[in-house]
Amino acid sequence: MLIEKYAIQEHNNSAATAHQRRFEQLAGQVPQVDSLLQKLVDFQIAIPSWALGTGGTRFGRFSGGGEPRSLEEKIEDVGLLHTLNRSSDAVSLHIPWDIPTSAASLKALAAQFGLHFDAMNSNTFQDQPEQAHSYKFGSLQHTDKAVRKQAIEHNIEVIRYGQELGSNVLSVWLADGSSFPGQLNFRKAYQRTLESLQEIYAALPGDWKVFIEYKAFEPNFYSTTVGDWGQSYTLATKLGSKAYTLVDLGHHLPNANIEQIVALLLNEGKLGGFHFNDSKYGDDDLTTGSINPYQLFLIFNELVEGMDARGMNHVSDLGWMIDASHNVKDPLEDLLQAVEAIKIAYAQALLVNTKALQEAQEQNDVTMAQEILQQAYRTDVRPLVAEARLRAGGALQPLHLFRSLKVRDRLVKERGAGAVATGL
Ligand code: PSV
Ligand code: MN
Ligand code: MN
Repeated sequence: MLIEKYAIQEHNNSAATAHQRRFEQLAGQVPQVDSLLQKLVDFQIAIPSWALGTGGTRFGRFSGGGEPRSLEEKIEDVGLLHTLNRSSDAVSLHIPWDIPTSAASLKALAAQFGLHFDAMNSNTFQDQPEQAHSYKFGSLQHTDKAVRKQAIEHNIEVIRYGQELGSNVLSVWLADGSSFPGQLNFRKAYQRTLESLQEIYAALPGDWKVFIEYKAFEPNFYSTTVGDWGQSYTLATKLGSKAYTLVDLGHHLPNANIEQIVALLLNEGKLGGFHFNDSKYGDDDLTTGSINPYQLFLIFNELVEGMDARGMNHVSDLGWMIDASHNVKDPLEDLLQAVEAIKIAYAQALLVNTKALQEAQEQNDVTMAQEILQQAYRTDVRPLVAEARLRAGGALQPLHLFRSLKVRDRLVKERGAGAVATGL
């Protein structure tokens, strides 16, 4: 299904007067508003292929229908999002859920929508039917060399698919760990994981990066071998300059100070990128910004300050991606909300008066430091985000347009009420 340019134009025309009023009111108070808007236009967030269908829990799955039935339809869905918001110009694939039958034609299809391929994700947390060895007791950490070899080869195969698609990042998330005390020799598990990663690293093309994603718990509930940023950081450091830590916002123990972790990794040159989502308890994978938007803003505040201090490019020097999945919302509507929340947090962080904040910090003026941060956070930046979208050729209100065009109904008609996405 395609959204025609004129539909966006008509929608924008009908919303123009109200938008203009709100935008002008705010623009007058924003220093260098055009350069801020350009940053918002340029900032893109990749969509994971597995977020396009209704997620499930181990208790059930409730599909809304019209979900993508093939990899091609997943690309079309990301294309729909990008047409509406001009902010999601890449898709992230998970192998073997998303094996392309022809990389060249998939690339061509993606290009039609202005999309490219972001990080490639390997999967050694599930057994596949044709696979010789089981990952029940881990993959890269496994006691049996043959299992480790199988997992290493899978990762190298994922790199190959990525090369054909024009990606340049491999994301490795391991479910490896243990469920009971005594099950695992922690030292040996870490060492084996490192050696396996070194073999994968050796196969990494010169212009590629590898991201090591950590996660505190689940599916193992006693220990996770790459369980926190420290474990990921030591692995990434030992691997070399192409290896980085990936921060998934849901992968921390409750109340972790994620913004401080982000600042430190950035300072050490080892922050690779993000999996955005939100959570109240653990790896809930809820819509980004739906539970704790202040934390999201604080993370972006560290990012903007740290990246500017290090002369980094906001768009291309880190990987920006959503990683979410849940049971009750339309996945496409949900992704529109997530991208909007990320752009709002980014815009608020760009509004922070960094110079004044640093002065307050140097003088230990705690009250003023808080005032400066909250001044930016409490600004309703939605007209700025909408204006950036308008300038990029997107819709002023993507979610409203999605509903008024009855996109989901049309997808259900096209693909069927029982169409359920492949993947998790
Ligand atoms: C694991 O919880 C994770 O966050 C990793 O990024 C996986 O690749 C993804 O979820 C798969 O659902
Ligand atoms: Mn993740
Ligand atoms: Mn996760």
